[in-house]
Amino acid sequence: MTSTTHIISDLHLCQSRPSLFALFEHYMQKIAIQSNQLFVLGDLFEVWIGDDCLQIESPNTQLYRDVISLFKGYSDNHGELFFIHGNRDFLLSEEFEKQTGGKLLKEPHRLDLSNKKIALMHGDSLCTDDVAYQEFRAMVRNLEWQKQFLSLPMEKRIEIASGLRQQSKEAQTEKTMAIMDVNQNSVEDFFIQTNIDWLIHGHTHRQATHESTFNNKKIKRIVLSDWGEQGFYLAIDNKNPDQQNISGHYFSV
Ligand code: LP5
Ligand code: MN
Repeated sequence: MTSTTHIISDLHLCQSRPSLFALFEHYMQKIAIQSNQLFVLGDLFEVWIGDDCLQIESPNTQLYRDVISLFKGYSDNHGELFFIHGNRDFLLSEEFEKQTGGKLLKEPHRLDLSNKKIALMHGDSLCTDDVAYQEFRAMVRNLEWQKQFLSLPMEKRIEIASGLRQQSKEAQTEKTMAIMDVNQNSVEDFFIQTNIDWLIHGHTHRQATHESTFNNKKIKRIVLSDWGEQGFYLAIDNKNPDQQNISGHYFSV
């Protein structure tokens, strides 16, 4: 039986920020090994333009290989490994699964632990006030659109991805912080539809535990932190299911 579950998200690993990889390496070698189930809730990478990028030499390839090898060590020797797509790495696919030994899950993913019904997701789908983003999301999550994008040469994909990043940055200067957070009605609708106790997500980078009572039931929405100066993971200890052993941990190297 699974006794300790770890959940991380929003590492935004990229070759230009080696300190993030140093945190990740430390986490995988010294911390994650204390768990036997690991969920990565999206935006593991700053950008992912298709699994076939693993076959070519690019500035990011060595980083990808190193990340994959650390995950493979975990899935071979320590526990189950799961991924959920983020808005930066929704093109992660079968080759990544194969090489890491992990499994890509559809969101929301339902997990029952510690006597709690839990849902896991990246979190961007709840940001429904951000209409421009939701339109963009619907477009790039369309499988036909993705197929066309993946058929383009790698250089063209890199160019499009960096153009999208630029447009996204510019668009965000026009948006309020409230628009870029989850919409409260969407969160409540989600709790009603799924009847879960805890919702765990990332994306907004606004680490917090929001507790409330809803339909006479205590519920929690736990928001993970992104990684920067420090790394962050959520640990759920299932050894004593009668207690709510859930805790967030920051660490540095
Ligand atoms: O990423 P972050 O957290 O800074 O901002 C997000 C939203 N932005 C995005 C876009 C990504 O940053 C860039 C895309 C990554 C590359 C993916 C792989 C390659 C593409 C493959 C396609 C199949 O997700 C941002 C939110 C913010 O979160 C908070 O929630 O606000 O959303 C935006 O800023 C989107 C803009 O509002 C709309 C952008 C319009 C761009 C339209 C281009 C259409 C033409 C595309 C032609 C190729
Ligand atoms: Mn995100």
